[in-house]
Amino acid sequence: MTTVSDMLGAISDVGRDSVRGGYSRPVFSMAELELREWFTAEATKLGLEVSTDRNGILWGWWDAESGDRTGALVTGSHLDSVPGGGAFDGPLGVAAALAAVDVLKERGVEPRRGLAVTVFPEEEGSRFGVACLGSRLLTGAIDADRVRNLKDPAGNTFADVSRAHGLDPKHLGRDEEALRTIGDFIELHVEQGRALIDLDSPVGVGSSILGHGRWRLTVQGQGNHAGTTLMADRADPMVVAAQIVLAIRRTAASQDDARATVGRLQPVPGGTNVIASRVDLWLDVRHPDDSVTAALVESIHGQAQKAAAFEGCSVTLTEESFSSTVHFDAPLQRQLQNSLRRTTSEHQVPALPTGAGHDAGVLAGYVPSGMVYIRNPTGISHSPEEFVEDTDANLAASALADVLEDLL
Ligand code: HGY
Ligand code: MN
Ligand code: MN
Repeated sequence: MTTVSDMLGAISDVGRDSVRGGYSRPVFSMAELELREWFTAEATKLGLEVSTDRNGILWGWWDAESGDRTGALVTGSHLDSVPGGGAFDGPLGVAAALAAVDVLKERGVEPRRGLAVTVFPEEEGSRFGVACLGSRLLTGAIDADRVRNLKDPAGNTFADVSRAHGLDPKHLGRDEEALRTIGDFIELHVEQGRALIDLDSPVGVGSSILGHGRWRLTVQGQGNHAGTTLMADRADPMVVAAQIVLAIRRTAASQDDARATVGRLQPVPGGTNVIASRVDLWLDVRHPDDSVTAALVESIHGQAQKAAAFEGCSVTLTEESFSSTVHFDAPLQRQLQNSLRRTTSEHQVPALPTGAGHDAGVLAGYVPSGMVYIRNPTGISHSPEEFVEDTDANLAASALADVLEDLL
């Protein structure tokens, strides 16, 4: 039987980023395509019937006797990463799902309903800007036309890129038939914080996901020569962008439970001896209450406009992605805790709120969904320092197998 740590070891060289460290595996990149092939090979080895649906979601099916897939038990995660991401965010859940199927087969379990392992594309939104793009397409949570026209940083549309990889962009969008196959959805994921390590518990379950959104700010100025343009004659968007970043920090720090980040800033043209003509920066804001998030973004927009006007620049704000706070299905959450108490003979299996978005959070609006978290000793994620001990990675397989067996 292949363990989770063996599976992750087998893909540990795919998509390594020598500049940033960690892994860069954007959707439909060579690295992510290689991981899709890895998944297909591993799932086929397990006797699962693998297919890619019209939204680019991979499904590995273990059919029940009846062959009926309605209301099946579905578990999975994603294989794409943030730039310079860790080895576990996504792949741990996919590898654990495959290993859990192997454990169930070893136990001689005969599923009374279908069971499927899924891989959702573009969970991170690192290439086309919208988080959980695959699960939003599946559920119809995003307009298919909008998706077809999403552009990656090189200007390629999702329609063109998905077509180049075997999808028909005309068929993107809500997939009633696929949705009907999902009775319950369970996502296992590396914990992206310190709760489990501080609680000294190897596993936990998800209780909620913090509402989160992404906005693009574009500051327009006057491109010019760094040497011949006097300081008084400048309309420099980089100076405005710097003030916006500081205003974002101040605004979020003054609001309880708020988190706001600028992790990506792009000057155009980006020359050392060139005053930029434009600067794009992306804002990630998270808060439990959507109205507070809206107020924070509005305040940031107002401060940005003031800073821009003072510098003779202009600024626009565009929303790119938004998800409200999600509370997972309470009975399912309790059932997961009961199953996991058996696995780990732990008295307490903590229920954790998280600030990280997941496909399970999108699906939770359509089908009963739940999450299982695995301990991350560093508590760091979206960074090469993200970590899971082999013992906990391998425990993930039996933990998920127990959860699935009880649900099957
Ligand atoms: O951004 C997030 O919270 C998730 O990792 N996509
Ligand atoms: Mn993830
Ligand atoms: Mn992530």
